[in-house]
Amino acid sequence: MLKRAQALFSSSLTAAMLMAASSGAGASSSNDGGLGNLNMARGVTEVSQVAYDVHMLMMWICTVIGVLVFGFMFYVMYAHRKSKGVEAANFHEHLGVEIAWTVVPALILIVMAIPATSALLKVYDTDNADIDIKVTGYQWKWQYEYLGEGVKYMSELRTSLDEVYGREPKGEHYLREVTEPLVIPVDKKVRFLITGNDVIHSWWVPDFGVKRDAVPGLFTAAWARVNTPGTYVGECTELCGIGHAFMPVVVEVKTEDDYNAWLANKKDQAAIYASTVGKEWSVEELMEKGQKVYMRSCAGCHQPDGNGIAGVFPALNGSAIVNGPVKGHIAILINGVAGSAMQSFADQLSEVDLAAVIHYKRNAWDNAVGDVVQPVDILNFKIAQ
Ligand code: HEC
Ligand SMILES: [Cu+2]
Repeated sequence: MLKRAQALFSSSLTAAMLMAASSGAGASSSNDGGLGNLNMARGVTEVSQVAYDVHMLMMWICTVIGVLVFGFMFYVMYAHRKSKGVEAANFHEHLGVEIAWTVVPALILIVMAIPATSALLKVYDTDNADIDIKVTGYQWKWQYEYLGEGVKYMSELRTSLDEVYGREPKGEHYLREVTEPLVIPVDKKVRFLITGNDVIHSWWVPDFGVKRDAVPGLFTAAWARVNTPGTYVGECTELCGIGHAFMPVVVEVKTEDDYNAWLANKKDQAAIYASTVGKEWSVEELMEKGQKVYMRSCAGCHQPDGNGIAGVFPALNGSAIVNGPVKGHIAILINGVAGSAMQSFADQLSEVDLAAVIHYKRNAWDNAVGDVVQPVDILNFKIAQ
């Protein structure tokens, strides 16, 4: 019986060790989220790799200590068992033993503190960055702003609601795809200045070893220098409300040339967009654009048919505000509704997008206000405020 218990114990121990060893070797830089990937990712930055190495070192130190302590304990219990007639020793205050069990753990802790401290110093070394990007958490999306470049955009979930609610089969990148990823160049030190707009979010990219709370009113810095181009996926890791699972982080790391081309294109787009603010938009253009904006930024809460969800998200179809004076309607989008999930869109949507979505809602579904809302109306509202 005892033999069998011993065999069982040792075989489960080897199984556990084998598992630890194989998951260590199998940890690839790509986080596929599969069950085979039990260990943390080794990642593609200095910070993630140093964190991984410290993690593995600590794990092995703990494993060795565990095996020694439990092995000794089980051996003693077995070899000196009562049924063999062994009498328990009875002694108090053994100076040698007491010193040993104080000094040895203290030494082990000191040995562990050295690599841990040097890793922490790397994590917080955010000086001398080549590029600064402001990352803002919103309910439920991310905003990226390239400081000093005049480039700023929202990165929102691209997975359709039909997939979420099972009306369509789930796609390959289900809940791990966005409208526009964050783009950074290889081999450059990129500093992320992370903050929140409404509640606390947390920006996490496992392969970068970056995970920072995005707290309203506070900036925290993190950095990454990635040497392998590719697409890296993370998510929000601070429970931030009903859409918490729907704000993935997608980062595309491009070669320097590709990055520069992308940035130049982004700046051109911003310039073209700015010139459309003064343009007189036709009703058809507004409806078409408005529907796109609505589906992307509003339908998640107010539903594609504008009927909302009773008791949670009000219906916009037939709403008094939507069908009322245009000023009040613009105001709710610019200012949001304090203390509710209806946030301010002043900083998230351009004047063109705002005008289009407002116009769309006033003339979609059963609503038929019949007036026209232009981007300049939004601009004038903002200026007057
Ligand atoms: C995160 C969920 C959410 C999103 C996204 C959202 N809303 Fe809302 N919206 C709300 C909630 C909640 C209210 C109710 C606020 C209150 O009065 O307490 C609301 C209220 C409104 C109202 C007032 C309706 C009424 O009759 O009281 C309008 C208009 C509106 N939203 C338009 C929009 C538009 C346009 C968008 C997209 C640009 C949008 N909302 C995106 C949650 C959301
Ligand atoms: Cu969040």
